[in-house]
This record gives sequence, C-alpha cells and structure tokens, in this order.
Amino acid sequence: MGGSFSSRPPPPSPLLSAPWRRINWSDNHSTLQYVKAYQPETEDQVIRILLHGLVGSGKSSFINSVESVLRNRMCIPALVGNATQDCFTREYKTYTFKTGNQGTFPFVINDIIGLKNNCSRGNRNNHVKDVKRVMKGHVKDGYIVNPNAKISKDDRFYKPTPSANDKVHVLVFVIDANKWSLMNEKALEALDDIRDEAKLLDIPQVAILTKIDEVCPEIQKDIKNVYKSKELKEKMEKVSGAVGVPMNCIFPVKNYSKELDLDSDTDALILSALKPILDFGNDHLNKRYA
Ligand SMILES: Nc1nc2c(ncn2[C@@H]2O[C@H](COP(=O)(O)OP(=O)(O)O)[C@@H](O)[C@H]2O)c(=O)[nH]1
Ligand SMILES: [Mg+2]
Repeated sequence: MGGSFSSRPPPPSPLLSAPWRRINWSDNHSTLQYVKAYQPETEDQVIRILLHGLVGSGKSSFINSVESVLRNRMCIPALVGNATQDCFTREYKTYTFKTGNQGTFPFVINDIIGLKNNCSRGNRNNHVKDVKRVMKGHVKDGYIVNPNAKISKDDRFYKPTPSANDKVHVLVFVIDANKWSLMNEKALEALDDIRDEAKLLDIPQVAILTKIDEVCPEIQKDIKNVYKSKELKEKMEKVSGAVGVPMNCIFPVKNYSKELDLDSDTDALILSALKPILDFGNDHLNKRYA
C-alpha cells in the first residue's frame, strides 16, 4: 500500500505542562501553622463558616477532613451520608475544633442539611428562608430543620438578637465536581437566592469543588495533578460562570472519605481551601468589606 504510514498525531495530553495554581505540597506545615496560629483581632471573636449546597455534595465530609487535618489523624465528628440511604442529619449544628491544650480554635463550621436536587417548591422556599436566618445569626445550634416549615420566630431555637459572633462571616458553597451540571434549575435558583442574600449582608463567598478524585484518572492517580488537569480546569471555569463565583474563590478538594490514613497532599489541598476561608471570614468579621 505504497508505504503510507498514517502517523496519527498522539492524543493531546489530559494534563497541562505546568500547574496553573501553586500549592505548597511539600510545605503544608507552614499553612497548617498559619491556620492553627490564627488569632482573632479582638478577643472572643469567632469566625463562623457556613457550608451550604445540595445534599450529598460533601459538606459533612469536609468538616471531618478539616478536623482530621487539625488533629493529624482520621476524625469523623460529622455524620456522612451514603449513596443508598437517606441518613442525613437534620440538625443545624456548629462544629468546634479542639486545640491540643483543652481550648478550641477561634473558628467554627456550621453544617445545615443540604437542598435536595428535586424537592418541592415549598421545601425549597423553607430551606432558603432558614439559611437566610442562619446567616443573620437567628438560628441556635441544635435546631432540627423541618423541610415543611421555616424556623418560626417563636421557636426556642430562634435568637431574636444575635451577637456578631452568631452571624455567618463566610459562606462556602459546596459543590460535587461530578454532579454540578445535573443540578436542577430550581435548586440552582434557590442557591442563587441564598448567595444574593449573602451579598446584601456583605458576607464573602467561596466555593469548594469536592470529589475531584472522581473527575479524571490523572487526579485519581496523583492528587498533585489537580491544577494540571485540563478537565478540572474546564469544570471550574464552567462552575464559576454558572454560579458567579470568581475562579480565585473556587477551591478544589478531595475529602477523606474512604481511606484510613492521612496523606500530606490531601491535607495540603484541604488547607489551601481553609486558609483563605479564614482570611475572608476574618476580613468580614472586622468589617473590611463593609
Ligand atoms: N470520592 C469522594 N467521595 C466523597 C468526597 N466527599 C464526600 N464524599 C462522599 O460523598 C457522600 C456524601 O458526602 P456527605 O459529606 O455526607 O455530603 P453532605 O450531604 O453534603 O454532608 C459520602 O458517601 C462521602 O463519602 C470526596 O472528596 N471524594
Ligand atoms: Mg451532611
């Protein structure tokens, strides 16, 4: 056949030649120290971080991952759901993190049950109203969320006059990197509504993109490929456009979910999200955005 070698060009690499964002992979100790040494500008200030998003997006797993990184061992303070059972806690809960010397870190994470992708309009509206009240500091720890009614002003878990510490100082939108495109339009609108309220309250917002280990084989093989993966970068750009969070406020993470031992690269990525979350929360608490 005339020796026509059809030399097809090799398929393009799924990886960029250089990462587009730098992470201190080997030196996560300094980021850990930064987080551990964080001190509020005024005594008694506590940064309140609120996670919101769809059910199953990885909110509870992120809390467990943060606790694990801080304690340098696997910890599971928050109940994690699984794919087959609807065993998600309905309790609005504040997670504190213990320091080594009997104290707690000056930041807390609040977990509220996520929005179901295809729940009813009524459930959606109640969820949005509850989260708005949470952001303003009106909801006390331990409130059991009722999807069929927003928290009432007469409820014993309703706080009529919240303090600065009760209010949310940074809102974190938790998004499953593999499912965000399947998000129901109405659910997206409800989450938009929550984010609009955060804007009105000048609460800074970030997004974390979870389950990046399931995005592509390259990241599954080595999490250090996170900022080299073309597929993940494309996903982040799409998420940024769709939910209106700028790229520099989106942090991809892999939560601890299956493994028994910690891994310093997984830690580094969790810390790379936690550090700016604390910085932005601190800025808001000290009214730098107002
Ligand atoms: N592979 C992987 N699975 C995750 C990750 N984060 C969470 N999961 C799993 O996703 C499911 C839902 O997580 P969960 O934290 O309960 O979500 P929540 O409803 O937002 O609190 C659980 O089965 C977790 O083990 C991740 O980064 N990677
Ligand atoms: Mg949960």
